[in-house]
Amino acid sequence: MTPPPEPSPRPRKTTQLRQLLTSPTLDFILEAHNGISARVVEEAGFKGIWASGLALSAQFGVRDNNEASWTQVVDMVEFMADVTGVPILLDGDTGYGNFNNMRRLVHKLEQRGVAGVCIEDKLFPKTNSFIDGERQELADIDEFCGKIAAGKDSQRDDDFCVVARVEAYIAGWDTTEALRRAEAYRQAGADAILIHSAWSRPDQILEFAREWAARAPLVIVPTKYYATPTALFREARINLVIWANHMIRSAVSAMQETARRIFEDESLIEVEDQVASVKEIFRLQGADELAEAERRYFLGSRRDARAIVLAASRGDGLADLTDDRPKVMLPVNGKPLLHRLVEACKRVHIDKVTVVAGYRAESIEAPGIERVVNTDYAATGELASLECARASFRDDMVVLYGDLMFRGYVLRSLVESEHPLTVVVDSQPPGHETSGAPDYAYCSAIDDRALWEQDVWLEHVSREASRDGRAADGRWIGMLRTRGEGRRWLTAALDRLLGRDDFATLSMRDLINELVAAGHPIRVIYVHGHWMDVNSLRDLEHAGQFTLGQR
Ligand code: SPV
Ligand code: MG
Repeated sequence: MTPPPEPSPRPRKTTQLRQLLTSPTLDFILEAHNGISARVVEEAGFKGIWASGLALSAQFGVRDNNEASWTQVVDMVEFMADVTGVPILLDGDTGYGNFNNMRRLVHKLEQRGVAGVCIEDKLFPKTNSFIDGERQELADIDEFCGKIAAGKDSQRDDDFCVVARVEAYIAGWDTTEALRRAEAYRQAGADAILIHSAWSRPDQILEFAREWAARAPLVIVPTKYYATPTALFREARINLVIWANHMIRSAVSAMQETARRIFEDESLIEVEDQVASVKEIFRLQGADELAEAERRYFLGSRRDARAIVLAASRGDGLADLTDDRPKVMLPVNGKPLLHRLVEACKRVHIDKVTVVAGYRAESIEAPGIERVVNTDYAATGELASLECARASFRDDMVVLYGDLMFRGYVLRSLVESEHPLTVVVDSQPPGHETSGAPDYAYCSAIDDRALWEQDVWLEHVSREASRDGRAADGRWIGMLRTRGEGRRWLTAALDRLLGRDDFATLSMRDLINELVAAGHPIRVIYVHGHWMDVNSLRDLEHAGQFTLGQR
């Protein structure tokens, strides 16, 4: 069987716009005024975008009187062009000056991926056509024709489009004047004519279209004669309809309602379900693409990263709940602790997770994990479990306890550490709720929360809250990271401890202290709360609350 043909690549945006203007079918483009609204317009199915001068001014909070500079406009339109694949027709007002400004405008628009520009035959600085239109002065025809010709002569892409907008009706002139201008602009090189009208009925437009007789593509903006059935535009052989300002207007209505509600309620409860989710914003921003690119380019060195999760113990403080499973498989808000941990690892691009099981090893499961078993879990300690995972050791490795819960940044800052060995220490004094036996950490300096990325090193870990008359600086939370030579130091320390008669009883504390004793620096990252471990029924209750603040 022959494979289906590859979909042909999309034509250039300029070519797409030219097709919209010249095809005999009626097409539609919708206003957008920034990157996210442009994406929304494209996703809705529109084949083009109108970068409206009114809407761009409004989103800056200024008037449609050339108060925003043309470079500010072009900067915003560039954001719009960057995030969309359909052509943008910029409402270029009067071209922001004379023929020379027009040349530079066209040049810059081409550079920034804008497919065409529409200029109107008024005077700079312009005023929106719907504000005292009849009092607005029109441009001199010859001068305007020169501007069109200058724009066309300076374009480098043959398909870039210059649309000439006739404001004769707006300024109170009749069809004869509108036609006279349109014909002059056509002859000057305009690719299409936009005929504008402020009437609530389409009479002017339809009369113009009849007399124009398709001499060049025709574009309309039915903002005022919006009640006209679209079929009439088809019959009149209009090529392109611009829905000119409906994204900014709908955004304003929605924002006004949301602001009013939040202000009145002093709460988000009534609006939360009415507004786009944060997830939806992330989607529109293309967050997934960045995550994928990170995997490809940025985290190349972490491709082989590994988490070793120590999960052999039953969790004696959890009574009957652990009859048939170890504590790491206990659900917190419906999801087992271990699953939460594996997800946290994935979020920092650690996709390979080795879990050392022991008690009820068969009940330990989580998507994508590798399970190794410490069959002698009842009679041995943490280092014996760690030893079971030795085949999984990697240079880039995090060792962590299976019953940990933490905010996302805790693990993220650990994996971002550049040091061969790093641990996380909580400098917050243990609260009453703390159960289990903390691993107190003694460090080279106390946590100075006023400092960013403080240079602190671990000196000792102990079950004792004070040592030689000195209080501990915090608690080691049960996370250790190795990088490069740090992994070799760790393996060598483990080897040395393996030679001891009491190896079966040794804990991670002993390994850390052995590393320190061997002169290996262990970097400390201080946190202030934002984690917990689960040792008791009360912890399990708190864990439910904790998940609400997770990520
Ligand atoms: C715009 O959208 O800025 C326009 C169309 O120029 S109108 O507001 O109808 O003049
Ligand atoms: Mg405008």
